[in-house]
Amino acid sequence: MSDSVNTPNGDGAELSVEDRIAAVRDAALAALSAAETPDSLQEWRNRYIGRSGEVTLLLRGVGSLPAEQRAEFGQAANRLKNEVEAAFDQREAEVKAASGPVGAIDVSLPGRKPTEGRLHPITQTVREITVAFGAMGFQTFEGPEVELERYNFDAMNIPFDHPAREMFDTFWLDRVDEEGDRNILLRTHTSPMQARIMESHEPPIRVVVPGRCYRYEATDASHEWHFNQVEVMAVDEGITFADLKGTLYEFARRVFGPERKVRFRCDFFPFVEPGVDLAVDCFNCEGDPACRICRGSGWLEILGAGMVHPEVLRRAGYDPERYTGFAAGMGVERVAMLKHGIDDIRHFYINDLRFLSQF
Ligand code: FA5
Repeated sequence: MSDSVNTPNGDGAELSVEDRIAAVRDAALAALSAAETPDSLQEWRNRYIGRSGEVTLLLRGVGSLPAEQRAEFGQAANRLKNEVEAAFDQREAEVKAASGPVGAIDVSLPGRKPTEGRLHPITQTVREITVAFGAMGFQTFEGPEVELERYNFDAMNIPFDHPAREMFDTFWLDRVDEEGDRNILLRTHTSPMQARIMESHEPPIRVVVPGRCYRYEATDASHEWHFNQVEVMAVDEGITFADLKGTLYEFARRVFGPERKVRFRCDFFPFVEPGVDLAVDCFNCEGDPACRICRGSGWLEILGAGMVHPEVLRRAGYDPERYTGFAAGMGVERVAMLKHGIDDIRHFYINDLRFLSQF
């Protein structure tokens, strides 16, 4: 590179350093203000400040100048580079602004439907169950998930050494009372609410109590370590086992429809006498021994029930000679599985939106 070039109009006269730089500067700025599209800006960038652009070459030529000219030329070329780069940034912003904001709204396009939230299928099922009982005159109550041992077990006629405590493998809270005993737990069933409600209310009582329960147990297609129950209880003078059967049949008819078969069988729970369980025919098989839902029995148990044990009435301060009652505790996930034909309880809690958004 030499320190003299032809003038832009080609008259052969030699240009000073200032004039050469001024000539490139004028040409670059004129071309820049003529650039009106992103493509023409890109062309400008290549021509002046790209790897072989005119300004870049001027700068690169500094090294080959005679030593006494390098400082002056180098500084001037650097100023030029900074000036045209700043001018480019400004022009680029102007061109962008003139072509409208990125993602501008096209009002002629059809609108986008906002995603709607919805209730979890188990919440929907809880509501369906409470509505079915509500229509039969039952009020809805809620109670604590973190419960005292006294309500979860003792008030339900399950003393410390009763084998039934083992059926309710339990999550205990890390807290001990004055005697050094752990006495607070995650409730294993909603039945403690029977005692809490009887303690604070006079008969007649007709209540349903939905809520979460927790058990320390291995999960499988029909068992979760946490699940929901709805407790049902009616206490009054003259309540009989016929009331229990009639109410639960009517519930099953309302929630599952008249075509579904329902079965009562004797069962044992320390807080009822007599006790039963209620099962609905398995939606998944016809007694196939390999069925993973009902294990070939053809039935899926959804609730335990019975006449409230006289001891439970007495502990709550009721006279068992005067009052009788029935109670039931149903598994909400099991009800939802039967209603919707879901073959694994764990689907409800792995939070896969492809599953959940079907409900
Ligand atoms: C009880 O929990 C009793 N409290 C029910 C009861 C209430 C009996 C009132 C008599 C009077 P059980 O452990 O069988 O009983 O549970 C009741 C229902 O909860 C079961 O029929 C089942 O539907 C559901 N259930 C129990 N364990 C699980 C579990 N691990 N996962 C999902 N559902 C469960």
